[in-house]
Amino acid sequence: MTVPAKPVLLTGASGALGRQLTRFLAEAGWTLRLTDIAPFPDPVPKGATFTKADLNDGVAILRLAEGCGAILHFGGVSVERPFEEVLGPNIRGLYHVYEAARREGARVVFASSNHTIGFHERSERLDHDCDFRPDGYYGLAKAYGELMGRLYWDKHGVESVFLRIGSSVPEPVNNRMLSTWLSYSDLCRLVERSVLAERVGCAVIWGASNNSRTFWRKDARARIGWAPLDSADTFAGQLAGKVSGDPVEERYQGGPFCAIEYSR
Ligand code: 15L
Repeated sequence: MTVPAKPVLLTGASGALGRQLTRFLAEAGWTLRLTDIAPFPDPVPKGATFTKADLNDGVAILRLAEGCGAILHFGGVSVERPFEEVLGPNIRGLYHVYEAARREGARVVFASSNHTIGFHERSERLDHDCDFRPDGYYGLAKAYGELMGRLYWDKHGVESVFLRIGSSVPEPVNNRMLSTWLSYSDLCRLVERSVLAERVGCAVIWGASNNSRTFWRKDARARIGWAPLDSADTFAGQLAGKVSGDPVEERYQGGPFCAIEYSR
């Protein structure tokens, strides 16, 4: 089966990753319900509909999820911001997504982040069951999302795949991204497998390409049948010396997010 039996809801559709996923999954013939607080900047592809909605609006999210078999939750604030700005979209929004998933019996594929574990040092190699060490309010909200998914699995049997995404950008642009880069095409196939895999339970997967300088090791990728095909290694020559000069940023896996308002 390459096309899910039921429609798939994508939050954050207008963001950089949402647009990539929309294009890839629509081309694969999926029926998509796209939503975002910002207008969708591209032509809406065949098989997709776009509805503008705020993640704070629980009724709107419930309506959008009606009849869906999976929710790809890529919406919310995607960078470090003050607590009050993160709270609504990233914490209350998560609750609305999980309530909708519970009502529909839908699987959640959650765009979590390396910033859940950002304060681990770069010399460490982490497995999926490592301690959370969020590097700001954004990373903390992503860790909360993973824990919320765990709660909804244990209590209600809602399945989740938590994608701890590194740096999903067109190309790595600095030394850190030689470890954290996730190519767009590896991301798209990761999301595709996360939805199509038969049974996932509650799984954590490191969202990084096949980078030899990776910070991350074990995860649940075998359970969903995904392996990255791209690698940041091809950029090593041009990026090896490209460092920030900030000792906090260079020490920790979360890089620049760790250095924001650092006062220890
Ligand atoms: C993220 O989670 C952010 O959404 C993105 O803006 C990047 O900063 C990325 O992590 C990263 O760590 O490179």
